[in-house]
Amino acid sequence: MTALPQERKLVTAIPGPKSQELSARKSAAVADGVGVTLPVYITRAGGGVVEDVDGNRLIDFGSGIAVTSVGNSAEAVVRRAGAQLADFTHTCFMVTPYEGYVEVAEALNELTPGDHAKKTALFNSGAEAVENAVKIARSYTKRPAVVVFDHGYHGRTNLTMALTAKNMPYKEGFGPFAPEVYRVPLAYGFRWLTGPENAAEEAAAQAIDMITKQIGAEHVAAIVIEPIAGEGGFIEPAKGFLPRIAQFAKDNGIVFVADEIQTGFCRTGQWFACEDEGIVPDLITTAKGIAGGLPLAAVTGRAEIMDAAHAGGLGGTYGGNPVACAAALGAIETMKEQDLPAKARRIGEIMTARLTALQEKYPAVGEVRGRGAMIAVELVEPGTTTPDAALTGAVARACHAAGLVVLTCGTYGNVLRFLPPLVIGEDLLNEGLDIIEAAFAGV
Ligand code: PLZ
Repeated sequence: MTALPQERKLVTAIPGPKSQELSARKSAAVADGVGVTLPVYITRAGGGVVEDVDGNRLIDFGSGIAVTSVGNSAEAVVRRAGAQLADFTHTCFMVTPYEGYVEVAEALNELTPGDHAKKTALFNSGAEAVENAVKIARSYTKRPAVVVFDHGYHGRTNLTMALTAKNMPYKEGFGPFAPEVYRVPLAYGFRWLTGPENAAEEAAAQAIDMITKQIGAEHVAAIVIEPIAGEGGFIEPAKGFLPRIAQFAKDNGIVFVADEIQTGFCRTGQWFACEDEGIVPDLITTAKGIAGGLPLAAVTGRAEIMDAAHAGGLGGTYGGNPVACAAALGAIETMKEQDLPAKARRIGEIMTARLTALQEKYPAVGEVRGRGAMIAVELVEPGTTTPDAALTGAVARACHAAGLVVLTCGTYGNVLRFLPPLVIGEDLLNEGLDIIEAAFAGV
């Protein structure tokens, strides 16, 4: 098959007639609860482009929600996963194991922060990894409680819905939720009432006060936090907040879990986002970017914590599927060979410069934030912090119509987020930014 041309090309309206036909079939056949952001049906994707059934080529600033960092069909991923498919698709690692799983575990133990002895267990999805991190932390500490943060997102299973902050659409009508989950403030600088300069100090003090007074630190098994809150709005906690929380966990025998499912694997310009402030988590959850688009997730961490669960206590039929493991080894190979942390930093420089210029022109852009190739703009009523979700939706729709895949996020639905594949060409990146500028001018 010929390589997918790395250029935007619109030959119909977005979505085109064939996509609309498929949307009608989707409506008839797929549960309504499964929503779609941009109903163009994809036939091929790679680099920074997705091609649809009508022959349109769109620029991709979404990466399937931070997954296809190495592209949607990276050479090493296709080569390794293809070879594995031909050899065998499954045996179940818990029945008759295979080397690929062990190799992925070894790679994760080496790549994640900290030079202590580490171990890994593999799963299918991010939510499953988070659930297992909690199981492991409870097993190690023999304590029940789990502390999470405002604006946090950790998944859609019962426990991870409980860990997730936002009700609609994730939790509405789906309770009751798992008990022993406690939510504390996050240092969200842009929205911190006494000003961003006080956010780290005050949010950490409030969080620690709530933990000690309302739960009792000695009852807390784990503190689970995204180093940059993803679905919650690309909120980078004010500097100093994460180290204070991590230190508090350490002082109180609480397992500090960094949920790097969205931020991990080079996305923020480092292999893992918690490296930015030198945080060494006890456990780290990964998924998304780990395997170039195949479903794989992991919990990696201190060997003595990871080994706390009894033999047979962790697992699952498909966890660490051999094809997904081969894909992960291909993705990691690509990240190293193409120095994707550096690519992410370069993307961040270009995007931040251009979006900051946009902010000067449009006072609705309240803040430009994020790191590396995880960048967002928060839209507000000019001069206030009142969220403008309607404008956010309108800008996103204008981008879609012009052939750019963008996503929104945020507790208030007023954040436009950009997650281009790290392998995107700079010309496509700049063309995508041109479309965003034109969308602002148009709405
Ligand atoms: N933790 C930090 O970002 C997944 C969710 C998309 P799964 N984020 C995308 C949606 O609307 O369902 C995510 C995450 C963080 C956990 C998860 C959950 O990962 O692989 O979707 O289960």
